Amino acid sequence: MKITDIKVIVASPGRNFVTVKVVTDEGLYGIGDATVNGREKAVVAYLQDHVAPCLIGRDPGRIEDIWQYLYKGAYWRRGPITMAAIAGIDMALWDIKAKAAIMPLYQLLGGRSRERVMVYKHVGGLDIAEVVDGVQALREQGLDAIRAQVSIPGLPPIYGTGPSTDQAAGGMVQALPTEEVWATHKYLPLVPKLFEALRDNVGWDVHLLHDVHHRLTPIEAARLGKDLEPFRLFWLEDAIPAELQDGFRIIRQHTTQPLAVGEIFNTVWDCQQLISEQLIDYIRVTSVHAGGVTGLKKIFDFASIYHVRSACHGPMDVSPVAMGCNIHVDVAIPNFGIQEYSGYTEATHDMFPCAWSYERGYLQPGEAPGHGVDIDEAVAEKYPYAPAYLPVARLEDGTLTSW
Ligand code: CS2
Ligand code: MG
Repeated sequence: MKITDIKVIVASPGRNFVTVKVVTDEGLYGIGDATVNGREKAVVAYLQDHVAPCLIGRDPGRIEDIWQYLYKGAYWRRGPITMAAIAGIDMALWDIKAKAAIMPLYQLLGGRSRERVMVYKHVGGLDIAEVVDGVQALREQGLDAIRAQVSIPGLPPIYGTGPSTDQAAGGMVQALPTEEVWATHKYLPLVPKLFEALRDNVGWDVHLLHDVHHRLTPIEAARLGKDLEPFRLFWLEDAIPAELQDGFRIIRQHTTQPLAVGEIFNTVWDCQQLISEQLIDYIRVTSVHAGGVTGLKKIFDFASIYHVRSACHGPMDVSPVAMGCNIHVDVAIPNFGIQEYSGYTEATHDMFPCAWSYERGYLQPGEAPGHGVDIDEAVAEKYPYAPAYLPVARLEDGTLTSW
């Protein structure tokens, strides 16, 4: 079998997705996700100008060799753009191999290790009462794990907490970045109150999670971890910026609060220290940003040695294609933890017919050959690329800060 064409499709059924279609001379094709939220066009150019010409005529079955060719061969290794481009190709190649084998992808990854994949969904609100209502509503819909975020009184709603300015996108996504305001001293005392109210109202038979979005310093995160201990959170996510990994040691010295990080990591090298020193409990890499099925599997296998569990990043900007790959990996690996799942717009589902399915808090990969996700190119044409960015954040005095 030979690769004859590589198409890169950009469409915005509610938010932008970059999708790769690898076509072969035997009629089989595979689909991959290469979306980097807010930097989509950079991956498109990387794929069209620098990757596709090198792969035409190659055997699509040599997945590991092509992964190494694109990773080592670029010389400029790692980074979100390179690894998303590799991911797009890698997912498509696994799709082709599993279709050729007439097997669902998880069978090629060693078969099932579990019967279903537990997900968590998000609840945000302008005040604690609104979040409590939202969590109760999701409990009624069958969710066993829920992430809870609340706006800070006296500050405008920020990313992940308030009502979305773009419902279709599920986030505050604008043509140019909006600017938000952050104040740690107002946030820190509020979060324990949120989780106290949640435990009082929804009880202890539910996993509660919280995302800090990299906004704290290590000692601030340590304080928050200690304050949250009575409420037994499933995890505290992205407590500090992920670059300075020694910071996690400071948090660990002060709290038994489980820690999760990794949505912006691209390779095993980004999380090697955190995993091997057991400074985290959940590694949140995802197929599209960590080099596809091949990259994800390498990281999770490494993590399993250190009792670190998986938790694939799965917001709306991780397309249904990457979600499908995540679910196949989730169901196969021994160290699965949880899968983030925000759900998608109807238009997104129309554009990506898929075999995976969601029901009452759990996902299934489906039994279709391949990863089971396709792209309807006619539908994609109806939703052209629309420039969109994540917000930036400033302190109350105007200093730019992490969000
Ligand atoms: C978030 C994401 O899902 C999460 O945990 O942190 O919303 C993240 O901010 C976006 O995926 C960035 O593109
Ligand atoms: Mg997050």
